[in-house]
Formats: sequence, structure tokens, C-alpha cells
Amino acid sequence: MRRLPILAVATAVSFVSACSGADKAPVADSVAAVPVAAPAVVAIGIASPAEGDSVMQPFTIRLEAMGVEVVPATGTAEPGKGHHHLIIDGDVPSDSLPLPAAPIVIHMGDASTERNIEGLKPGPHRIIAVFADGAHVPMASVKRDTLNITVIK
Ligand SMILES: [Cu+2]
Repeated sequence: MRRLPILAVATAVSFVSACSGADKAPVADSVAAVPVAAPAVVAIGIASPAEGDSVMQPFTIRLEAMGVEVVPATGTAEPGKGHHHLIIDGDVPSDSLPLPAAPIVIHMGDASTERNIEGLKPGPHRIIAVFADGAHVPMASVKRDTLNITVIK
């Protein structure tokens, strides 16, 4: 008869510790549910027009940047900072030299993120968006974007 209370206490203790263990489980679950930061995306993109669109001139190219800061061109390279360039109907001249001031290269050194385009001949055109540092050298770590459109008029 004397052992019964001891057994009851032991049972109560194990119940409490089971409960406290159960209480901790949701905490562990909520910690696990905290979103883990995805790998940083470092890229620029042409938000509009959309790939394959037909456009009438003038039209506006809108750019977006992820993982880099768009700043005015200063002539000096700074990590993680740069400005947009559009290359129209041509290839990127060099991956390691400054983008030239050429008719097919539009420098957006004022840190703008959109540009009105006109003067293209009707027909298909390819536009490459390239992000370059303050010295206009393409940043290899920033993914580029290519847009193919058809100019109607
Ligand atoms: Cu530039």
C-alpha cells in the first residue's frame, strides 16, 4: 500500500517530462519552419517588353536588378554597384573591358532603369541587358538578360 503513492509520483514525473518534451517539439518545429534564406540572386532582367513582343516605336524598356545596387557611373568600380547597359543588335564586345560608347551600346550611367527606344528599323531585334561597374566593365557575377522583339513600326 505504501508503494502505490511512489508509483503514482513516478508516473506523474514521467508524464510531466513527456509533456515538457512535447512542449518543446513545437518550438523546434517553429524554428525549423523559419524560412532559410535562398541563395542570393544576382541578376538583371528586362521587365518589359516581354520576350517575343511586337512593339511600336517609341517603346520603353524597363529594367530590374536583383542583388546589386543601381548607382550613377562614377568611373570607379565598387563591389555590388553599377549601372545598366543595353546592347542593341550586337554582341557584348568584351567581358573584361569597358563597354564602348558605340551606337549599339546604350549606357544608362545616370542610374536610370528605363529607356525609351526609337529609330529601329521594322523587323526583329535582339537587345541584351548588361550590368557593368562604375568604370563600365561588365560585372561577371551579374546574370544578363536577352530580349527578342519585333518592331512593327
Ligand atoms: Cu556604362
